[in-house]
Amino acid sequence: MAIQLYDLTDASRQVFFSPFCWRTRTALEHKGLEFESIPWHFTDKEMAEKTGHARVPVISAGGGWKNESSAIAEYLDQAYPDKPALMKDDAAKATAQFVEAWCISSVFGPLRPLAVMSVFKIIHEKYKSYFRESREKALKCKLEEISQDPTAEKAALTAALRPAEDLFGKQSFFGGDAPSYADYVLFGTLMWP
Ligand SMILES: N[C@@H](CCC(=O)N[C@@H](CS)C(=O)NCC(=O)O)C(=O)O
Repeated sequence: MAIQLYDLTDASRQVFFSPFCWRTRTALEHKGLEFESIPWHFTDKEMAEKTGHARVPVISAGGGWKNESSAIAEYLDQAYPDKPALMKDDAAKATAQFVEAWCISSVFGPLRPLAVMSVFKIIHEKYKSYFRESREKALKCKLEEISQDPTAEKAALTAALRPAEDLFGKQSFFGGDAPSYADYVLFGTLMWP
């Protein structure tokens, strides 16, 4: 049976913008596993009632449900050892952890001005007030104030991504000439906007 993946979507159910869900989606593709994407909207209760988790990604796994994108990646390697590894050794695992921490410390911030209003515009009307309230509380400003100076924000993003740009001038992937989970962590992050 295909794995089910709850994935955050927009009003049209055609656009998927969660950086963490993209990590899981590409991890499933890397492993060549059949999966069914189940579009999920912020606060929809059905998923929490069915899976016990309120945040995505969530996948069906071994008769239960798994959440947390990094834990899902580790689970997929353990559960499907005959499929291509996402993290073939401790070095690949450490690289993925480092890229994850770097995305949090240095990449999500400069992406925020590009992403938050874009997401707000495309989500279903029903969830806009939740999105506005939760994000304005977390960011301590109005959604409309998140982007103040697009030119400076673009420059900050370019600077934040420079270490990766320099590396990818020399090699194709974080681990050399083949993709691993670290690449999907950065790719997913960049899919947010
Ligand atoms: N650390 C978690 C983060 C999951 C997360 O924050 N997911 C967001 C979507 S990007 C979510 O479900 N948000 C629901 C909400 O904001 O109510 C992971 O890596 O899976």
